[in-house]
Amino acid sequence: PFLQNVLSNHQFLHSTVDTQFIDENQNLFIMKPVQNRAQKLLHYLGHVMVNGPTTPIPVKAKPSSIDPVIPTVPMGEPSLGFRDVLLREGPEGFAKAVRAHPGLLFMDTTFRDAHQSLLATRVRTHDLKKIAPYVSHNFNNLFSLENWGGATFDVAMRFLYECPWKRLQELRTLVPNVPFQMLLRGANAVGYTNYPDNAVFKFCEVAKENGMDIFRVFDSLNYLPNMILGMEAAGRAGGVVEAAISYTGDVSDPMRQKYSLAYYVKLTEELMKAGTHVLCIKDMAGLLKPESSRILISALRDRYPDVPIHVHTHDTAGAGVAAMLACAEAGADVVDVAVDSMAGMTSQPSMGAMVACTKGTKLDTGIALEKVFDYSEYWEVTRGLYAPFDCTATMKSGNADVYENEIPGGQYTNLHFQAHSMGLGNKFKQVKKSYSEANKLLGDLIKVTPSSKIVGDLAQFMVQNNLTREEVCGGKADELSFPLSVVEFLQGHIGIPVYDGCLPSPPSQVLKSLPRIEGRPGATLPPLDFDALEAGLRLLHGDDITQEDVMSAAMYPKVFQEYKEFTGSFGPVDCLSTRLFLDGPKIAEEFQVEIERGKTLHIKALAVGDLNKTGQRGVFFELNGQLRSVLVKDNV
Ligand code: 3PY
Ligand code: ZN
Repeated sequence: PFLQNVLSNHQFLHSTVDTQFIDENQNLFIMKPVQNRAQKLLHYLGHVMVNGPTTPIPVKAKPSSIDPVIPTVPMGEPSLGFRDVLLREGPEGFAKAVRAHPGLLFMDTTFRDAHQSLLATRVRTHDLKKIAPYVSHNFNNLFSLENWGGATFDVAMRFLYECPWKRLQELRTLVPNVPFQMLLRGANAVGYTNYPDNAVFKFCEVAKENGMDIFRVFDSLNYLPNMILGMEAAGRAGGVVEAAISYTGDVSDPMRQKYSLAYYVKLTEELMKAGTHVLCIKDMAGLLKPESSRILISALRDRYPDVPIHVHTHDTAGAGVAAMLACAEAGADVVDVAVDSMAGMTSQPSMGAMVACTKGTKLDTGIALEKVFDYSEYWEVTRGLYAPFDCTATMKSGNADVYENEIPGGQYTNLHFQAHSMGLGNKFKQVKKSYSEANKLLGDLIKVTPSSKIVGDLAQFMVQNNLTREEVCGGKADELSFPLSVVEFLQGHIGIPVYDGCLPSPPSQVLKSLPRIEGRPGATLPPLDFDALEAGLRLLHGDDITQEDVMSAAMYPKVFQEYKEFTGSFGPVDCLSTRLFLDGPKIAEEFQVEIERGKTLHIKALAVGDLNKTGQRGVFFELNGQLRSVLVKDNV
């Protein structure tokens, strides 16, 4: 164990060795200089002051200088909520209670999908924690709070340098009464590709242990074997299984036959057979119109009177509230909303609007609008801190053309950002058209992570190579070198779509001699050796590796490694306020950083020195009344 230094060596500390031990274990005496957390944080702040933000910033905007007011909560425990029902009666009893509930219920997506769609998933635990008690006290009758999974797992480590598990643990402590919900990408767990089955099972087990309650399980091709795998993993972990059918097309349009009502009814039948506690229609692009909502939800409600139906949508076209009202009237029990200031456009429909529109009707949510306003104000001001990531810097509205291009909410925002950063800001319409073409080429896929990325990659490839759909279909395929994601998709890496693309099926011209995966991809992957993974991580990072770290590394080996290296050098940056994290302090600014409960650092930024001969600058601080300095390489 060459990285384990002698001071943590069990044999050495317990004097069960003689001096020969030292000769044989010389590497134990390689001492890395130990910097304390405070010094590391000063180093981070100095680095940001000299070089700017450490996380990539898509928009030229600074975090706002206004701080949110945290609305007060009463002393004592929050009122009971649906989590208390779940803990007492288990997933089946919980489902019954939801079904028996008279009014419309909400899942609040503000802590996950809303910021994934509007703010590039960048909202930090620091800001979620401040408002979590308010949610617990004032929205105790939510069906759930969606706060984990999807892209948040990866982004927490990759761009925010914080541990996704710690987020879950901390929020759980602050919100004991409202069920937590996560988005599980079926056999892809929280990643972009299939994992070995045991990794998905273990992931759900650890998530449940850390406080997760409801697992929304989907597959980007609605590929049943992948969905069932995810459902089994969530169910065996003791979670509430919410099987989610990804919705595309338009069931109210008789010309759209591929994803017809019959298709959704059949899929629901299979999911019911597989055993789901809750059924979800996941409309990731916001394609449900009031009429299609009525057709779909009433058909499912009639066939399955006992299962709670939960509907997810995005408001890209602007018809989200109308569609969700139609779903609720047709028998949906739960719909997804985001707080007003984090709602609309590619995010979810507005909570306040839904509360107001159902008030006094049989769907009345029982939520006080005044409470929504305070919640919204917190988020409006907090959102300003994330101005460098806010899609509204360039995107001024949603667009009803989503009914044609069917781009999922989060991806719509990303493509808009990309088009602008490539100087194609006035060609977004063209980008979206290419996306539709690529989708048709691939046979009109369900488009959601990761299949949506495959369509996006093909669209970009066509734009870059000036290729029309006809050219790709008309026999050019064997001359082209397609993006890897497209080739792997055609090989069967993410599962099997309902295929009727114009690329030959099986698309031999693209695949040439590459092998095809038959059946469910995860079934042929060797199981992950958790013990070996853990041993390797201990060698690299020391003995305080937890089972949660092992899961992070199982999902994202490289991202986890870089996250550990980053926090190893720069300390617990998750303790900094968002403005400090993104922008560093101003000269003469005084601030406090609580690095653990009861341990607060008092810091004042004093000065940034001149560039020295080796390209570095001294940055000077006062830390708890003492002068401290750090040397930072100037990369600018
Ligand atoms: C995700 O997979 O992260 C999604 O939000 C899909 O809609
Ligand atoms: Zn979504």
